[in-house]
Amino acid sequence: MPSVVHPAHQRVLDAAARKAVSLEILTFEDDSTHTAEDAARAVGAELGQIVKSLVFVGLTDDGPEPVICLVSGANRVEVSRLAAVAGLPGLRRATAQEAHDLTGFVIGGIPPIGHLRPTRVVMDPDLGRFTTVWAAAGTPNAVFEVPPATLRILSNATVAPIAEEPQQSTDATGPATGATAFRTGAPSEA
Ligand code: 5CA
Repeated sequence: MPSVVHPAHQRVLDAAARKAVSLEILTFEDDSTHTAEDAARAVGAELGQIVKSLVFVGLTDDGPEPVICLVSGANRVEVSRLAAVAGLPGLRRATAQEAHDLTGFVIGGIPPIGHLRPTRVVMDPDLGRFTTVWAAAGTPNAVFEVPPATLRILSNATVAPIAEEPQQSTDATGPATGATAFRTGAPSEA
């Protein structure tokens, strides 16, 4: 008998299908993907490859307006940077209730697409470092894998530096720091 697709997952699949993209959702029966750390462990990816979909709210004359940040799992949003990009006064992190009411999804499962209404999305350029990234698929136990350039198109995101600067390493042989250019070409590009 065919299994029933969870309605939250179906909203994500439908949003992708509207842009002619077919997604495969991976659902975990026993493992949680509630946090970026959980998701990285569940799919065997590095933390930076996990997409955090974080809801912020700013003020407009018509009331609170959501802005969703797609952030590499290794990064944190710097609100002042996001405010400069979004141009919204009073920008702050949404409460769990606001995030649910504004997107239609629960915290830990908020996907980058398929929200209740069209929502502004800003994307962290660091996600472009990876061939594919993993994002929440609508519930805290499901994710999907997608090339970052496809994610940008699906979410109609503005790519902008919104993450806190990483701590500078004093070790010259250590990992490079700072944002790299976002790759919009084929995932196989160098
Ligand atoms: N499924 C994972 C990886 S794809 C995920 O959704 N990660 S997340 O980072 O996008 O969502 C979890 C985030 O929800 C955490 O970063 C946490 O800061 C945030 N969160 C948890 N509780 C609350 C709350 N009460 N209010 C606002 N944000 C919350």
